[in-house]
Amino acid sequence: MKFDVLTLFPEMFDCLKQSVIGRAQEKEQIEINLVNIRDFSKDKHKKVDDTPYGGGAGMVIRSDVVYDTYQSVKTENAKVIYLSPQGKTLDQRKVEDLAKQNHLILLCGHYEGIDQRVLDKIVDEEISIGDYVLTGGELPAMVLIDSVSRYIKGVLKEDSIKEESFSNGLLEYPQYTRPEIFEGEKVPEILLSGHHEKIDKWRKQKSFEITKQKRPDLLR
Ligand code: 4GX
Repeated sequence: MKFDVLTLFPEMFDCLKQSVIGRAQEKEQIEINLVNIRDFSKDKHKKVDDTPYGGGAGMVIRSDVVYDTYQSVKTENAKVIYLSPQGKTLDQRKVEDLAKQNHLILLCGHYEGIDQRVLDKIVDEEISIGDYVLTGGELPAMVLIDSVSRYIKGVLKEDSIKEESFSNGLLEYPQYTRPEIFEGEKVPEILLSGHHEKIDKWRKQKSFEITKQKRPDLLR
């Protein structure tokens, strides 16, 4: 999977060098290419935005600069995603769906919006990560990259995906490790029994109970 990220703040993406996503890049299972929109300004001061037509507060990113940035990375089969609170909310089903693509172009606005004309021309899909307002599309782009990359072959251990939250529509069962007694609390006896069938059954029951208690909306 290749991700091209169009942003005014490429350094914000440094955290993707860590942990699972960092290793996935080293192993070339995913590629994250950061493209600075400012590099496509034709202005001697590297200006990328201007005041909105019709007046009002803030600045708007120019359509021509964003279009040139897009032209530098687009391919035949690329899907362009604009991160914005106006998009459809990202969920695990959408994440799995996006993981089937092989080239995603993520467009991040910051502070201000982007001229509507270039959005109309290049954006295939508008996605939100939730109903709250952020200062830019960079964190949402990172959330999307992280959640989608987990579904790319080799990024996670084979089993981890099958056992986790949402893969069966339920939340995860509780986990325990040593010590066997912590502050007087024993590990549930069944987990020490070695009886794998009974353990599976217990975990499924726990998953169901926890989902019913914490997120009953997921059962409907
Ligand atoms: N899920 N934001 C986009 C730029 C912007 C400003 C004005 C349109 C109009 C967000 C979210 C989010 C903040 C990213 C505003 N776009 N993105 N940014 N929640 O809050 O995706």
